[in-house]
Amino acid sequence: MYFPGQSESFKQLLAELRGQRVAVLGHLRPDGDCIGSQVALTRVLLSQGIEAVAVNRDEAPRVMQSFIADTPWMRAKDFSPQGHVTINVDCADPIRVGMLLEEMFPQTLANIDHHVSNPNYAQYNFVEPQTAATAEVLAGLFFDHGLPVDPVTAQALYVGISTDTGQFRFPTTTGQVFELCSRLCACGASPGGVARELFEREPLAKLKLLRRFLGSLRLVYGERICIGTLREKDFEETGAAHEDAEGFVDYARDLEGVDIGIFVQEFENQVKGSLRAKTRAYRLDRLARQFGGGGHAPAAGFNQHRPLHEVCALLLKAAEEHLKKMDAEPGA
Ligand SMILES: [Mn+2]
Repeated sequence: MYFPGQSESFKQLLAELRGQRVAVLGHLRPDGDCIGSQVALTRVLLSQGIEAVAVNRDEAPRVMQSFIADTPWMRAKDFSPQGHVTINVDCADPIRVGMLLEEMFPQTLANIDHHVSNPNYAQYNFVEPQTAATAEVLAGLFFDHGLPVDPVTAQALYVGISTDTGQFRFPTTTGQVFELCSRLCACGASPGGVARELFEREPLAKLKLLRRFLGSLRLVYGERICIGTLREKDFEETGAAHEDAEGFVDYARDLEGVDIGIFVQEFENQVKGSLRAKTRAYRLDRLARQFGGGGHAPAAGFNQHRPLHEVCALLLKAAEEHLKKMDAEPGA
């Protein structure tokens, strides 16, 4: 068994869901793990005769849409919640589903996630902070319980795991990750097909935006922190969408000698910060929390209502302090 500690509770949840209508909710600006998990859980519930639909505030990014296939999928603005119970996937906090869905569903029946900051806010909680992805938790639970994983489900779970591990590069990539992916391939997941959809359909506007982002990179604090920024006008002038900047922060983090990579961008009248480290030791979830955000130890983020230059100044100061503290706390 992959998750023996969750087994009883998962069985109880499935029993409780019989005869119910289930909305499987994901977080704002859904990523591969969120979408993959929603697709997979919705399909598996349907296979058990449980009425289920995936619901999001935001649209799925262009490169993710094919993975949804024929899964029931709705935008929150078109959804009427009456008679539904909810399961949140990949949401560290119930507010991650967005205000509209949070108001529709003040109670969360189940919470399936892998964020270390998740406070177990639902009636049933399946939170595994040691796993690489929510999709890994779901894949394990499905195999543990002999639930049917059809090719679309397998592909969706593979998308979730491969994107949240940075294509199997992050320290969260364990033997269990490969074992589960191997089983997903046996159920019809295609790594080559996923890679083609995700990485070989790049719009030119994205490369133009990347050129600007790379031009903005600055190294500070003994070249241990690298920060890059994009303003709303960078998106407008290149014709790129915000989803095209997904993953740019890795260019900052991936530099030799850099411990913390930072990407700060103007987004929907706010300023969005993304923080990445090469190991869990830097506890970026704590740094993000100082700015009202959260996330994982090696990957965290936040939103702020201040101008971009102010956020950058405050953040660099806090990041330096944070690094000093982490250096002084061996093994923290
Ligand atoms: Mn995730």
